[in-house]
Amino acid sequence: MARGLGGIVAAALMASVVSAAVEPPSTVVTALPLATAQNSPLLVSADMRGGIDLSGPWHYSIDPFRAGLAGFHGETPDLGQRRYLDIDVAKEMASDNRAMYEFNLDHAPLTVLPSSWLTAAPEMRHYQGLVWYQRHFDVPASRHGRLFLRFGAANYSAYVFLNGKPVGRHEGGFTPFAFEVTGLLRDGDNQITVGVDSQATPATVPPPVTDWENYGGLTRQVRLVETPDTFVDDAWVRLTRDGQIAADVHLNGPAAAKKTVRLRIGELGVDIPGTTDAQGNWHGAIAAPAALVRWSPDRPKLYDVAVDAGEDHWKDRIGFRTIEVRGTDILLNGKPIFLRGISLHEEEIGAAPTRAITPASARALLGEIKDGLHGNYVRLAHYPHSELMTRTADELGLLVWSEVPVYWMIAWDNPATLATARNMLAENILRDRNRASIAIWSVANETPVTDARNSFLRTLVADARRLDDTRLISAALLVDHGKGPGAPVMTLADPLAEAVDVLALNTYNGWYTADRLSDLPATRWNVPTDKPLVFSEFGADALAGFHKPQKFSEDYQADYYRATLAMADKLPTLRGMSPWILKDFRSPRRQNPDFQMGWNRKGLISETGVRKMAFYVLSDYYQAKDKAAAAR
Ligand code: GCB
Repeated sequence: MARGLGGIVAAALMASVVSAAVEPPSTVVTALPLATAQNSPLLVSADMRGGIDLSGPWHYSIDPFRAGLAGFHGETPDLGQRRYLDIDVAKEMASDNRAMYEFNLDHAPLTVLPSSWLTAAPEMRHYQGLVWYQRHFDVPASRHGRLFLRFGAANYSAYVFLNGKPVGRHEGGFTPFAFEVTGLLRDGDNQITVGVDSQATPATVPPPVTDWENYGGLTRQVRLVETPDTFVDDAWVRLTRDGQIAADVHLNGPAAAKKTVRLRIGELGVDIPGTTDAQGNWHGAIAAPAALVRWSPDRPKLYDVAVDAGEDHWKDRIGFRTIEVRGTDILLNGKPIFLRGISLHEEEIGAAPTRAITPASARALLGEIKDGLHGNYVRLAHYPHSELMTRTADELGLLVWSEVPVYWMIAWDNPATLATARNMLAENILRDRNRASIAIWSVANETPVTDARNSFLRTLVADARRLDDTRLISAALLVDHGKGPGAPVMTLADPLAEAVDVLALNTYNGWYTADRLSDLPATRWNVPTDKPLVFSEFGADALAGFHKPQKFSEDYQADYYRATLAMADKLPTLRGMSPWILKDFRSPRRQNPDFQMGWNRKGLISETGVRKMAFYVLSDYYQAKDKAAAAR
């Protein structure tokens, strides 16, 4: 079905999505329609709608050979293996001694969702594969309208059943999806069963080799969301670069066509009526009122915005600002800004993170950037983070770089992989187009230049531009390291540079290279000088509390930051940075037993939040930059 501006475009983009990259052959799987940005409800701003939160205890059970999805010849599994059956297994077996089930999810151990199963029990710590989750919940008989199961994220593939019936499946570990279940719900008790498979393959996005923990599970909220029969499925309200408040609305439901809609921003006196077209779409715009306070990190003003459409009253809290590039400058609300940032994985502070972000953990992480580092920007690496993170960034006043996990080595030639990446990008952009904090959509990180890769990434860049013409597009690129006499010579030889608005480079000279720190400030940079440049990464590992004149010490990390910042100061087109990284994060590839123990130690704070020396080096640098900008 066609949608609002984004939806229509998404539909065109996604028309080619036919199959998931990971797909067991059995009919159990093929009975489940694949949810994409094109064919399933978007429920934009679903977190602002009422419904039933399914957070809390769920039973879980591993299924390493995927017996619940396919038999040993790939066929539909026997009854005794179908995990999603709507039966009382114990009762069936007690009442008929021929009955044979090799599972009983109602008697399986409990875990509290949202969370990753990696922290559910010690023996789950390194499990990658399929896990079945199940719980019961009550639905009142008095319900009316439509009901949707809405998943904040399921990492990586999800297979959803309700009361024993197939509902749908989804691929991609970091973006939301929803299924309508109005006709499947019963009055009173209902049973939801979800198979979540964390297994990455060469065809998935990301592929198996990364530098972060693969937290399998239902890591974000699952909710039963209620709407009227006809409801606002997509609404995108923003300030355009030419000073208009513009809205695109798409209604879903039997009365979507020719329906009266109304955009209201009470505090600004905005009240625009309109009528949807035959497809349920409406576009409206007015000149921004003079009283509009533009959102910025210094003043993160948000407005209550409403779209009324018959019985449905869609609402959100939205900030209005423009972000654009002029020559080598990045302009926020028409004024040049330097992005004082840091990178961040979606992992809460603490000794045993499970990637279940709460409002408190989002505030703890982003507050450290805003208040501790004097930052105005965060790179949410390397995949779409929880909507709680982008909402918190809106509230605290942090600009955001948002990216999809097109990371290192992707199956550039595989059409299913491209379809998956395009869907993820669309789901991410459509979820967060109303967030004032989002400044940059990034399509990739450190990918090798080949024709196949260039064409894959150009497709993503074009998609992002079509879905959102109000943000900047970028990708974190690699630079060639050449040896000069003394100082290194860094050359950007990547044709993707032409396609992006902001050049973003990752550089680790003095950490992964044998360059002397004292040589870094004199580094020569051969990069295009017609666009703004940001350092999307630089960093060095340090074990908190370790002080010696060697790598992995706090002292070396602090010296590395001093030298790299001195180098940054010499780059005339540098307009921002997001060093790697705020917090030490779990990474299975980091096994140095003296310093890493499974953690990438490039954090400026340890995993439990202890600040390292380099934290203060960057904090002082950003504070001075902020003061200098304010004085201008
Ligand atoms: C990079 C990657 C990032 C790694 C980091 C590192 O360039 O983009 O994912 O974690 O380097 O620590 O080496």
